[in-house]
Amino acid sequence: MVKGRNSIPLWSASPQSFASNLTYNFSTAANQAYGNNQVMIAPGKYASFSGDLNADGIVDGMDFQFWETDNNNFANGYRTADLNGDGIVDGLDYQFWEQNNNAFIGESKP
Ligand SMILES: [Ca+2]
Ligand SMILES: [Ca+2]
Repeated sequence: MVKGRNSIPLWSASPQSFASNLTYNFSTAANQAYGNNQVMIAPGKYASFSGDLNADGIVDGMDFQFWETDNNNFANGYRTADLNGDGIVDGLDYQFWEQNNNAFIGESKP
C-alpha cells in the first residue's frame, strides 16, 4: 500500500513480495491498483485520487474543513490542502476535492 499526503491509499492489484528489491509501477494502468481505484491524469498515466485531507481513506465533507481553513487563511507552502501542488491553497484545489467528493471516492483494499 502507498499513501500520499492528501491522496487515497493505493493497494496493488495482486500481492507483492518484499523478499527482494520490490518495484511496482501503479501509473501504467488503472488496474495496477486494487479495484482499478485510480484516475487517468494523462493518456496512459494513472494516479491515486486526491482530496483525502484528514487521511481516513475517503473523500468527504470531513476533508472540506481542512481546505476551507487553509483557503480562508491564504495558506501557502507545503500544505496538505494544496491539491494541485502549486504552493498555494485556493479555489483551484477545491475543484479536486469537490470532484472526488461528488464521486464518493474512497479506498479500495483487499
Ligand atoms: Ca477523508
Ligand atoms: Ca493549490
